[in-house]
Amino acid sequence: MKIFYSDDHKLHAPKQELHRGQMISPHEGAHRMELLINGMKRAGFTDFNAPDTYDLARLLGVHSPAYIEFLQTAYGRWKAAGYAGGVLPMSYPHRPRRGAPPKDIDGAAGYFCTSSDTVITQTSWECMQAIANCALSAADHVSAAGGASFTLTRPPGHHAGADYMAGYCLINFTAIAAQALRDKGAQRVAILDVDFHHGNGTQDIFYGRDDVFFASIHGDPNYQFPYFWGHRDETGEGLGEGYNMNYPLPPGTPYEKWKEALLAACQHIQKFGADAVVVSLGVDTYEHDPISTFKLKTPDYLDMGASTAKLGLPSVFIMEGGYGVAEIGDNTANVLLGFTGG
Ligand code: 5XA
Ligand code: ZN
Repeated sequence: MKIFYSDDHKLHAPKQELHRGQMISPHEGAHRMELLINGMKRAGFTDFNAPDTYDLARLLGVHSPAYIEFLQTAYGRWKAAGYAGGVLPMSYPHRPRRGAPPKDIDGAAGYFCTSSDTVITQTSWECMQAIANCALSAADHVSAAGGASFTLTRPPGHHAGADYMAGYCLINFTAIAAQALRDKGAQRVAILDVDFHHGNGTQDIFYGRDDVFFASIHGDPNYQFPYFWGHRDETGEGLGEGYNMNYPLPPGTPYEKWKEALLAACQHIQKFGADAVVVSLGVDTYEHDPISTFKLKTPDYLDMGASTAKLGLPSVFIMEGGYGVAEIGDNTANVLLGFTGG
């Protein structure tokens, strides 16, 4: 299990989050990485590799040029307009969007965003490049050597679409890894999203494609963010029809029920004939996660990893969510231990 890590995750550190009607100290921040690293080290994972540096063009496989330019310039435009704090939009377009992004940065930010929990800071873009480098290194490692890799990274990415940010996510690292595997020769790539939240951005990016299969197990969007995606009847469109599979589960779901969905998703991945799999690894399914409602326990994550290993595929694990408790490190490490048979 080759692990990629960059200290530059610290460059994205919003100071506030709008959460359930209050401005609070963000759930998603650099403090999460301390918890993750501690848990990984406790489990014996200590070899954290710096990523290679990649060209911006590799991001454009999954994100639009206009969106990348927005991310690069948004903070400067926000400050030039005399606005306070980090970039946080107030107004959102009726979707599908009509016309070009507004000239004012507040309007432009709404154009490229779907939720008000996501902030761009002065150095967010540099952070995004570093974490994208981790995702590309992890994918390229598996393309060249087989086996498995893991990005020990934050923030998450699976809510970011081709041209929008959402749910703490600016760049979709899972989508970047999946596209990188395709670019390096895998004919068919599966994405297995086990984060508590539906991976709407990843779904959107690949919704019309038959070369990347997406399966997500998550909290029922009638009750959980991202609310407007993640239902069972979202199965793909056009060429992509039948290549998108959602498993929404009710609040309070324990591992026994969750695992039924995992086995069903794995069966579909096998039927699809994937050459490689990217796992969107969120551990906010944990029973004590502060923003989620599933009831998974720490030993369950060992079984999750072992079950994923049964796919027998070259695997890239991309870190997504998991908040607030020391166990996020143990739970993440347990998935990797279960996967490697440790
Ligand atoms: O996987 N996504 C997350 O953990 C972020 C959810 C943000 C909800 N405001
Ligand atoms: Zn999540």
